Amino acid sequence: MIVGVQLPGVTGAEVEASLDELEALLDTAGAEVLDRVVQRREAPDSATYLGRGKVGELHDLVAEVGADAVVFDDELSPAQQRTLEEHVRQKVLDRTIVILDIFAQHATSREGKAQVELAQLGYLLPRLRGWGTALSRQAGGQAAGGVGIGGRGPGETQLEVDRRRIMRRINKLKRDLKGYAQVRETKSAERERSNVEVAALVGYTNAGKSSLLNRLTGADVLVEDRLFATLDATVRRLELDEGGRDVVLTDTVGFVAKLPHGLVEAFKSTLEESADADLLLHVVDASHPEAEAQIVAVREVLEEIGADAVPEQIVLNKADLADRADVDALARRLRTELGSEPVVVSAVTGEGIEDLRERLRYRLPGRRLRISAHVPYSRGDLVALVHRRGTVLKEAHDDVGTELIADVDEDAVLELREFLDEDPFERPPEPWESEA
Ligand SMILES: Nc1nc2c(ncn2[C@@H]2O[C@H](COP(=O)(O)OP(=O)(O)OP(=O)(O)O)[C@@H](O)[C@H]2O)c(=O)[nH]1
Ligand SMILES: [Mg+2]
Repeated sequence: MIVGVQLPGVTGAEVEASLDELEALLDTAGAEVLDRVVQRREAPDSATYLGRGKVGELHDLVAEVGADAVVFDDELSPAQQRTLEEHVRQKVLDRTIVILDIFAQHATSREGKAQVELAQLGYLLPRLRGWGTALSRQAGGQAAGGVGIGGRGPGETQLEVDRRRIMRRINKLKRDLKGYAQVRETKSAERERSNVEVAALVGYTNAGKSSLLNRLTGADVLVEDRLFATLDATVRRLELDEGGRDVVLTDTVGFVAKLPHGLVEAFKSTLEESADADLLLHVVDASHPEAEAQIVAVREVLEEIGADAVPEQIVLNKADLADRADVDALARRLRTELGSEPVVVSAVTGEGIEDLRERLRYRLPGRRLRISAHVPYSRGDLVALVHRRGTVLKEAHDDVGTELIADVDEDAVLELREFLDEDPFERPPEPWESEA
């Protein structure tokens, strides 16, 4: 049984869409949803999340359909969870634990596993219960008087032992994760030194990030019609032009609405790699009815991890599935609202992929321009510079100098300026270049 609350300012359709997503998450986690309950409220009840009357109804409904768990589409407080379990008489779960469960199933690297375990323990710690809580509550005044030993029931001791064990484990995981992060930092520092440009694929889960990585680079990353298929970061090199200009593309964990804070915290060091990228390729499932809400949710996480300052290229994927008019309308809205020009692609049919590569060439800081120049023999240094820093496509010699067609960076263009046949800066800008 899944349960949602419709708060003021949220439409019924939005609540249903969020419950659809919870259902997809549960399906991925291996559970089947039998029925759903929605209640309109001014605010969640602090003790029972739903109103008291509704909790009674929920109990009856759960018994009637034979559900063995109730999943709330939000993170419940430990106290709410406990109280609800007492009333519903079945296991009470929330969206967070479902996402944590999927992450735990999918993590394969040591770092990924450690990150998930850290998030799980952070979730578990305040929810540990046993005799201890009940006893200490009963002992109340006595225990508060400092009667340490007498006030402790055996359960409480066990609980404290468990707590301490978990705390030790959390500290160990944090230390391990620091180590992994250092290794990754060293790698990315190496990339920086070698001047490699980095574009990070980011986006909502199931948007097609891994499919695009595969399509662009011939990689072989697992693609699945499941949420959170990718948890471990993958890095692939993509050749951007004949001249050997490379970009490193990274694929990581996707985002989801109401992404548990503990997970963002635990995955921070992985996610933060996006903040160091030169460009974010924000992949959107353009065929999804909630595409725009998903863009907003992704932006929120990007902000939280400090990646909102990185230039962003929106990639409207699954064009083959989407209705063309819808995609056009979405692209128009993005253009006016965000002032950014999306590129429309399909990782499956390959539509728009060339366009995307072109966009990468232009939007990465080390963009190159095609020039045609006539350099006098007295400026052999400039010819050497083009050979050193760019890619020569054609070279010919006549009585006065060297004729060159080449791809070079912007600084080289400026140095060559007086010898260029035409100024590459003066051609009409492409629509997306103006924003750069
Ligand atoms: N029709 C169609 N399906 C696509 C396209 N791109 C991806 N898919 C499908 O969408 C599903 C998800 O694709 P993935 O590449 O795994 O998505 P992802 O963004 O990496 O997802 P996570 O790793 O789970 O966050 C798969 O079933 C893909 O086959 C596309 O352009 N068209
Ligand atoms: Mg993936």
